[in-house]
Amino acid sequence: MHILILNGPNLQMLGRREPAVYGRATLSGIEESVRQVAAGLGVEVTFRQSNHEGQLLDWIGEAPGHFDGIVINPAAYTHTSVGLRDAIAGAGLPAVEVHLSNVHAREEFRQRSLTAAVCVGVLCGFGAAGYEWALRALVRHLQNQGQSTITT
Ligand code: CA2
Repeated sequence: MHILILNGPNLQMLGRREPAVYGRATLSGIEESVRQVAAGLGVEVTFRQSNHEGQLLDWIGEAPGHFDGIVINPAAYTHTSVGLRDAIAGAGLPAVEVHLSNVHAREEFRQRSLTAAVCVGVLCGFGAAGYEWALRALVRHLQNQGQSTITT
């Protein structure tokens, strides 16, 4: 089983600014922890970040046939991108949305997600650990569905 983990705009700054909101973990630290969890679960992960909406759309569009599911922190695009929502829906792969912060306890504009409705579920507010739980949840979901479209 191969899971694509995508990170949206500005998440490369994690750990360097706004630690009160997003914690002290860096994105590479999160990748390392997620890789350890993935190894324990016996799944492969590919971890990517982009500040460019089109790049995220391309990665999602190319995912079918290469990945079984997607964990995504769409960051600011969560609240703005119909394109991202359409890409996730169009890929036809189960996706789990994750946010470090509890977006529902923040500004009103963060309380609306355009992408959540096309995801299997959403995890928010657990900081970096949310990525690990999102991966576990997605893997369990795929196992329950008995679904692997990947042959390699
Ligand atoms: O809580 C999350 O994970 C968010 O997806 C993070 C996004 C924000 O736009 C969403 O509403 C919630 C922001 C990511 C930018 O991360 C930064 C990290 C350090 C310093 C500045 C931004």
